[in-house]
Amino acid sequence: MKYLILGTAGHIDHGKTTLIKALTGIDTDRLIEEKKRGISIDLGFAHLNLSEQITLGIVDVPGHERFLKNMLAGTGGIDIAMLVIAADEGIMPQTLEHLAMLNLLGIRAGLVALTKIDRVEEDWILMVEGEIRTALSDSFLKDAAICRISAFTGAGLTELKAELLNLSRGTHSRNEEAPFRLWIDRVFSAKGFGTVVTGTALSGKTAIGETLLLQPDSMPLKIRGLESHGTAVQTVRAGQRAAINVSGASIDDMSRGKFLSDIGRGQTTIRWDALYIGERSQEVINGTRIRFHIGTGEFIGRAYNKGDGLAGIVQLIFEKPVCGALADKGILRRYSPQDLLGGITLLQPSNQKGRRKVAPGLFVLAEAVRSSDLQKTIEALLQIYRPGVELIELRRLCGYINNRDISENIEQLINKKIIIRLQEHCFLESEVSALFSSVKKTLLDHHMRNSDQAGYSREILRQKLDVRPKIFDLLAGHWVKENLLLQAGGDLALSSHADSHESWRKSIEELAEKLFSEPGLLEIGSQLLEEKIHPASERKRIFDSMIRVGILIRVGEFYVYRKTIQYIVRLIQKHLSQNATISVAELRDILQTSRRIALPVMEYLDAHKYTVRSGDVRKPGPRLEDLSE
Ligand SMILES: Nc1nc2c(ncn2[C@@H]2O[C@H](COP(=O)(O)OP(=O)(O)OP(=O)(O)O)[C@@H](O)[C@H]2O)c(=O)[nH]1
Ligand SMILES: [Mg+2]
Repeated sequence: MKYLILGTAGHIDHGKTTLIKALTGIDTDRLIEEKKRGISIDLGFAHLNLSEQITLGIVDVPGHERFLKNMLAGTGGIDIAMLVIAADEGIMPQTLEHLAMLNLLGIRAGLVALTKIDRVEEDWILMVEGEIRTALSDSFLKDAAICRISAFTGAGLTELKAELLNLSRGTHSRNEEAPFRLWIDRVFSAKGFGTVVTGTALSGKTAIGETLLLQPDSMPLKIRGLESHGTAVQTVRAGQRAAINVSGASIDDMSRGKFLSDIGRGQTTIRWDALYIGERSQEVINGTRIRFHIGTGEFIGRAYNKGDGLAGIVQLIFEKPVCGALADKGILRRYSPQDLLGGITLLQPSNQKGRRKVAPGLFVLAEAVRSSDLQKTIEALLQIYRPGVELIELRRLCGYINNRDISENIEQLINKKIIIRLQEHCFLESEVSALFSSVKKTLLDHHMRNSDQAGYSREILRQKLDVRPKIFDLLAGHWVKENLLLQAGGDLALSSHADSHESWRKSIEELAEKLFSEPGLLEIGSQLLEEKIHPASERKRIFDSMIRVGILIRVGEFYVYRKTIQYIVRLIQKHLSQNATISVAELRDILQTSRRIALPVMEYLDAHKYTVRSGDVRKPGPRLEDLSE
């Protein structure tokens, strides 16, 4: 079954409600006030089975200027518009205003119902039809059928139904695979059931027992019961009217302007960047107080041009948080007087307070949304939310698009080498390259100055890149896997650095051998270094790195060359093979040195378990045997 929503539009008293009653037998004026005054005040609902395969949900709107807010609450979710024009009056102000709004909301299908033809002559009808054609010439209805009707005589009703069937066949139904969303248009309490809300399912499907989020409150609600056009159902689908009995919320939690949604979609903020559609951008959008109509809601705020205003990007700052999603369309009216300012397509929450500059990604996003290009949209989002976005978040940023479409487009972008996926995160390939260039620059510089160091601190590198730890780990892991970087202990180095670091290490070993392998040289102190290492500017660096790589070993207050330690150990080994113990005095004699030096050496040997202290003397320690070099 195909489900579509037909919405009426048109000037007050032009016969919208009467026509719906003639078509469906349902009187959509429910309120006592409406009956008394003979005008529609609020939305009315009906339905019509056009064929075995097509059911139309119908939203009848009030034409009175004062109830435009209600009209817009009903028009947000329609697939086909029926612009009702009374033949006797012809085009009137709200005819044009409603037409402009339908146009701005991006509605594509519709027809004109020329009502009350029983009141006028044929010549008059022809004249009015001419007038209508002219008025429609710039709109989505420029080629639409004009159906002549009298709800009183029943003339034209058959032709009208045929035209509705024709239009419905040519109109795509809404996406059932997309996440579910329903803007609340009515709230009431049903005896024995509790809270019930009604609305039009804009996308997706939902069923009894499922949990939805009430937005913008992010309040989880469970579906206890479902009805569509008065019939109990298990499931409702995109394009269907639905009454939803929820548990978890009271009637006071619910109102027009809120919506029910699948979890994981919708973004809530008071600052939205948006695309403005209309001609009044320069003129009016400069802090202008506005009313923004989206879904069934009206939100008060101010609108500002972003950038030079020419690109049509505006920032809307609301008095209360607004939950919306990418590509959501709405209508902008001046706060007072309430004239129509234009149309709005939501892009993303503004990234910074009061920032008027437009990030390049936002232009790309605006263009992608204009052309409904999902791949471009994903690219633009990754550009805006750089450097990487988790898949689950990317889905939210894409709005009410089904997961499979998003995944397929990501796959294609991966194949085209435009994006790369690292675990659950997506990155623009260009972004990853740019980040690597910056890493490479930092590391090259560092390696050149510090060939003695195997790598560079991960944490400092991360801070330089200014990315979150999780993102950095993913990127670093990727670069290591691609053999661009290598892990050097806890540090990172360019792969190319490994060789130069190795040759540096060799050269420093050779230098140490040359400087310190003199027999009898035990104590390496600053004076010795001054004598031996030149130029002076290099002295500290060489000394530090010799300590770092273990060529020089700290013993008490001075340093000893590693090979000298090994030499000492061998002397002790020899001594202890002939004696049971060794004393500090004996060591001093063996090394032909002073007690000042022999004592810390002895203590070093104790600490490293070559010897074990026993009273005033030392016995062989566990490591004395396994001396290899
Ligand atoms: N003669 C004649 N009168 C009609 C016809 N259709 C509607 N009317 C009358 O026009 C008046 C307004 O009709 P409604 O259906 O309430 O008009 P509406 O467009 O719903 O008005 P609002 O909802 O207030 O904007 C009523 O008195 C109807 O009886 C028609 O085809 N012929
Ligand atoms: Mg009416």
